[in-house]
Amino acid sequence: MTYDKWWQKAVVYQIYPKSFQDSNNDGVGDIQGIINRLPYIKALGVDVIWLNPIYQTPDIDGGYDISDYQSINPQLGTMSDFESLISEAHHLDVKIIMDLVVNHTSSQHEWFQKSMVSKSATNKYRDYYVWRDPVNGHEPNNWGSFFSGPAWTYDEPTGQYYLHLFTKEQPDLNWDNPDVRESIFAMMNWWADKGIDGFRMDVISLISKPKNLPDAPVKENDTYGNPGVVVSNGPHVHQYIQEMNQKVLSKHHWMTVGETTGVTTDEAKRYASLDGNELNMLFQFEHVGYDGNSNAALGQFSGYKPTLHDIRKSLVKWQKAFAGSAWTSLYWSNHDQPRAVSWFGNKAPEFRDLSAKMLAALLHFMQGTPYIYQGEELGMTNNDNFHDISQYRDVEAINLYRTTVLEKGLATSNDMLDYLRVHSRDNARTPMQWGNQLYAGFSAHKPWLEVNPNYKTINAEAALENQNSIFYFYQQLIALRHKLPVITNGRFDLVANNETDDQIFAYTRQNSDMVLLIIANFTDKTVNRHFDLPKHYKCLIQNYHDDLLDIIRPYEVKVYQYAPNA
Ligand code: ISL
Repeated sequence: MTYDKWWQKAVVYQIYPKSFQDSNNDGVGDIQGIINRLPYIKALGVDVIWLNPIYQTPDIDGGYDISDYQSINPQLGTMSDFESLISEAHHLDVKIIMDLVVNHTSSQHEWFQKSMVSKSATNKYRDYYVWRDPVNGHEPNNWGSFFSGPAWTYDEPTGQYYLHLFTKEQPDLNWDNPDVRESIFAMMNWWADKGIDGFRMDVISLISKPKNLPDAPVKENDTYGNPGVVVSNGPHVHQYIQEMNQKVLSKHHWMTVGETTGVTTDEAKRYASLDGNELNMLFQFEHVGYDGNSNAALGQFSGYKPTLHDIRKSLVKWQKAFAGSAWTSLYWSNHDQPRAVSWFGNKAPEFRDLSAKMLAALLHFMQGTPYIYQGEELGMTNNDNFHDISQYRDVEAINLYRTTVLEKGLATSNDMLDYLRVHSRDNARTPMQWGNQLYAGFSAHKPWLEVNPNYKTINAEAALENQNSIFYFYQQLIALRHKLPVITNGRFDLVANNETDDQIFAYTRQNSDMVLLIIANFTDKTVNRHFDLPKHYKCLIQNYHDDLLDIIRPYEVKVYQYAPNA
């Protein structure tokens, strides 16, 4: 098996443009802000930037409601700014991938506006979306939207419902219509001509709806069925992605990553097979999905933190399942998830730095393409200062609060706020912390979403001045990936008997030249463990200043390198 694709050796940095850097002081990050910060990104050493959506949008869902796929959101800049970003990034040898959001459009998109006009067969845009007659005066089936309420909205003038798995402003496209697919493929090729380097594909596993749209299982306390299980990996999803591959992807030296909710390992291997007839890699959600008994619909946060057993079981399962046949993405966080150090690590002042580095090393030595979500390289945390619903901007959080607390009275306001402080997507979307000045150097204007008050100590300026910072630790990890082929092509094995260890996660990577042994303490306690090391070995990287060998301190991580059969 050869591992010679550029994206197999790459590290990706994810930018949420509204929250990265504001260059014109209107409180919203923008494309020029990203250009200004390219030297910082280059200094980290990453190969690729993934931009969350920057297209024209009413911005109901953080830009995931696109009203024109071929123009730029004026709040973020102009097409000429975007062209400069591409050329300046390429000049620094950094590639740019964009978000492709084609399960749905905005309801303001021209296609949907035309679709609404009439249900007549002569309106070719009607069939671009999923319209259905009422059934017994009600919605066509029991599906709920992922963002609360029904997944169907009734259109009075034409007497039909349209489907929206997300907000009612995000109608689902009908991928069974060949004209829809051709329009999307043409748009993708148009972006190729702009010089982009690939796409991250939003909820691509949901594009093929099951025939007859059957009802979905209803969870306790829910009014509606959860369409996730019914819609994921629908009947024609692989056919449509293969068609996209033939008509678009195979023509470019791109990197593609599918966001595939609800995939099993077997299904996932079809999307991201090394054969290359669909996508290059995918995001699966198993390891970020452990939230114990929490129930959003009741505003209940269980207090459950994923255990080492949960995390190891999942990560090992995916490493093993994909070995030699498919390629995956490695990530702890993104714009939809809590901050990595708050959720998986320990944000207490004495452990934040150590646990952030431990998590980084644990992930970055695995096989796959690692993603760093903006601010993760600084150890940014959830915002503990969110204490009122008016502080939130995310439609998911606001809708959940409205339906659960205000409309149904299922949860108290305090319970829901406790829940959101842990789980809300706004935790990841607070402005990037560049310095200790007002608004953290993100903007001179009050930002669209509050800055986390810990910016005075947790910020990029402080990190760049401290040789032992999390930033430089990530820089080393990235440089090691570029230098050592074993990180890309080595075989992954858990250390013998490690699967039952409550405190330590230890695995090896090995090829014919080298072995790496990664040892990570997942707890705030010192642990004694003996690992057999050959006579000649070196410690490649660690998050303490010295090595006490069989004594592994709180959140300690260390990586040994030695020769095979030594
Ligand atoms: O449960 C889900 C689907 O089974 C959702 O969690 C879904 O996986 C997730 O919301 C998908 O997120 C992506 O698409 C959304 C957007 O709001 C997110 O920001 C994006 O990452 C709709 O476009």
